[in-house]
Amino acid sequence: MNNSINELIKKIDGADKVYIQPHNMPDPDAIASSFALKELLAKRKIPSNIIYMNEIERINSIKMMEFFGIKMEIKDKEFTTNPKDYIILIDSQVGNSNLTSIEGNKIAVIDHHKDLENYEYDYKDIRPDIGACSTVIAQYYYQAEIEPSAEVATALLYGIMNDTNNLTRNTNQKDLDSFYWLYGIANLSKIKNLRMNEIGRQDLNAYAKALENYEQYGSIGFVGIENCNDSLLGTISDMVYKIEGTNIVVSYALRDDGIKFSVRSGVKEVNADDLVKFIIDNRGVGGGHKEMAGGFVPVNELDFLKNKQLDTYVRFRTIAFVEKKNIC
Ligand SMILES: [Mn+2]
Repeated sequence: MNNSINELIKKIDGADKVYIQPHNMPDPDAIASSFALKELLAKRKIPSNIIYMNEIERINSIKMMEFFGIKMEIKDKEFTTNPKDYIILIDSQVGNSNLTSIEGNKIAVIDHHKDLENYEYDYKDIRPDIGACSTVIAQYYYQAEIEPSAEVATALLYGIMNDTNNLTRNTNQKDLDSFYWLYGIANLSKIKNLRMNEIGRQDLNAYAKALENYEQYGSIGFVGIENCNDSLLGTISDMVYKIEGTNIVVSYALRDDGIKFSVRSGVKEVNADDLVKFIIDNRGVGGGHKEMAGGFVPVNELDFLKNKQLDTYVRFRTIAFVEKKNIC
């Protein structure tokens, strides 16, 4: 596996245009790793643009772009690139449900999700054992002996904090090493400020509803909520995951376009990625990591719910899955 900035540059050198594309609706880890890679390429005289799909909703993602002057362009469906343009996928892969494919040569991938092994990239660096994509990019700097700017270091540090849930989720030694290194360079008052802007005022009602609807069966917590955007549902899962006695969380939101799921698991035997796939049962798309995953069932696949309540269905599937593991 290639894993250095020099290897990547060898593959993209001479391109007319280089785009860096994180997953849709980028979160702090996706934003930080895109930004840090763009800055690193710029140091090697390779200009690039960060492009993404779907409006960013998370308030801390928006604040990040503001604090660090990160320039990212949102692209709509009409956006066209030249087929010859190079695209570096970051914190995502071809085939992810949360990645809109844009025309261009998908030459490289840098990710920390499970390897989907469904595409031939010229440059591939997928490390599922790493907690944050920000760590992978921090390692590129470290290996090349290039010190990141304070902005880049701060963004990467915050990316690691987010994806590892403050070094408690899927955290690898490399995450810790990068955290320690970046900590010495980063602007900690900016980190503090970001942490103080993690809940958007417009989302307070959704949080209140989530807590009101929260139900616990054994160590499984369920939250059913209406009309909630993807990133907010994930944040709600993280919130209820902290409730005493909850080891597994299944949050779901019924929306006009379908049902969105968000899963957390702190139980070794229950893989969040497998659980969300089991709940969805081939009706939509879903996946993620061992401890966190998400999924979506589109509205045209909802026929199976005709005589069933969504709440009952979700509880039934989840409990069936967990019981199979003999840990309930
Ligand atoms: Mn990530």
